[in-house]
Amino acid sequence: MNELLESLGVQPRNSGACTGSWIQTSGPELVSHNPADGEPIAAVTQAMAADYEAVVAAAERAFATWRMMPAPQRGEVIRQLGEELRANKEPLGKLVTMECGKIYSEGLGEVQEMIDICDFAVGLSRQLYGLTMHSERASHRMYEQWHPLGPVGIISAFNFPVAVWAWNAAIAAVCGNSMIWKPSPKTPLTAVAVQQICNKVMERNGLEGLFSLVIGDNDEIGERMIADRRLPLISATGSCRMGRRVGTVVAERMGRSLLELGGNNALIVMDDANLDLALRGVLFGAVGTAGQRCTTTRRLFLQKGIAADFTAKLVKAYGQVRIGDPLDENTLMGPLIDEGSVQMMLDAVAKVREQGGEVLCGGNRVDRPGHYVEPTIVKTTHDLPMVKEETFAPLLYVIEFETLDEVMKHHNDVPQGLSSAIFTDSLITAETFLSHRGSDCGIANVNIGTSGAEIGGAFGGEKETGGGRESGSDAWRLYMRRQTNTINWGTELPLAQGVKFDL
Ligand code: UN1
Repeated sequence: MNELLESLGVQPRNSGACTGSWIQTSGPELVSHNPADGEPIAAVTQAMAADYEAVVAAAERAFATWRMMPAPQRGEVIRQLGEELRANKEPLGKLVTMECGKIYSEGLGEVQEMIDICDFAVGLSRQLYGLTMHSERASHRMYEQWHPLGPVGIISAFNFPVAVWAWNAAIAAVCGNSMIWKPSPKTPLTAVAVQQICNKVMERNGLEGLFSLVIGDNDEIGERMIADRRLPLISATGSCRMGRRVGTVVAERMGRSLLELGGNNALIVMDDANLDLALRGVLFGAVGTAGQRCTTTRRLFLQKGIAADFTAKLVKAYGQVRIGDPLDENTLMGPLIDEGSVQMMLDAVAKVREQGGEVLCGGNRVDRPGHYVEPTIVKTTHDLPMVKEETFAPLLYVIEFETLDEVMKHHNDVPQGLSSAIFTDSLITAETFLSHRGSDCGIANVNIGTSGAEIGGAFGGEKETGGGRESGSDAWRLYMRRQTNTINWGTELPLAQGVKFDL
């Protein structure tokens, strides 16, 4: 383990703030534990207000020079970041697994997601297009261009400790911004490791303060960051409760926020579906990452004709899920992040029982060191109050339905709106699900589960999920400000709308 940490530049005790050079932080010590056995891995001395100030000052300085660099040259720096990540894919993937408990294949997948977004951002650096418009005035030209915003604050969650940072950082960087990263206090070491990789790239290119890190608690750092007028954009991933706070504080100062919050994602299986595919889709969606993705399948709607059989098969499959050490290749489900999460899951199961849900399998903690629980299936109806809530654990509600109209109503009747999926072989059903009277989510899939999106599309959701879009498509626009320019190349000064104003 020590060798792994060393190879990534993670010390037994690390500073909690970096701008390229590490700052001597003096805040309380934060120890990161391996959720698979509860053992400490290494510690971080958290950042305090003064450290934060130093980070923001460096990010402001970096912005002043970085924005002057042509975007394709900024892309070249991100290409190098992608190369460094490729070179470190295995050790970094392993550290992701060790610190947040997702299985190694998913740890590697997470780093791959970082590499993919770097590749995407490199191409994007030559495609930050604006439109040109035809002016209504003679000899006038109108167009729009996109400018960088400034230092961008990135607040990330424990469940994708590095990939979601990369979605934001790679795109924000080619757009000409500098970045300040506040990672989850539950996963500080992966952030330190990624910062070390960034440091190498920055050093090679004579840059300082382009990628900065600040690890600290919410009161000292988080609140300061979201209220900071020097950060025109705050991109935050986490719970709806956290997002409501971020959104409110940022809106109060007329800043921009990009929120990627909770999901309560449903998967619908129709009678005419390919049931083998559907079963695999449900299993990965509900059990993968121990139910700790914002895209995790939390509600499973089964059409009446297949419901009993499908449920039986699913319960059987759940019984075969190999739970254990996430570094072991045979493991399919690792631990939850910490004891608090285990308790939250057990409380949710108790509440579900109280409300009348029937636990078909699981529902308990697993008796071994670390924070393990059994993947759990609850048979219930749509109106059980707990069904409306996101429990960030492998807890799946199975609900039977008869018609597509009925299921669509129930599908959309939750506060969150991130991801959704339907399994069907009917074109009409699939297209109805994707239509304006279908899923109300930011992501809607057919014959694919709710989780595991590619970076090429815009990622995010509606309603209490926060409305933000990250990673692919034209999500880059959120990291830039639009400027409309009108140029008069004639010798008259005509006014728009035909207004006359002559002496
Ligand atoms: C998250 O859980 O915050 O679509 C992000 C997915 C991943 C990203 C999840 N690509 O499941």
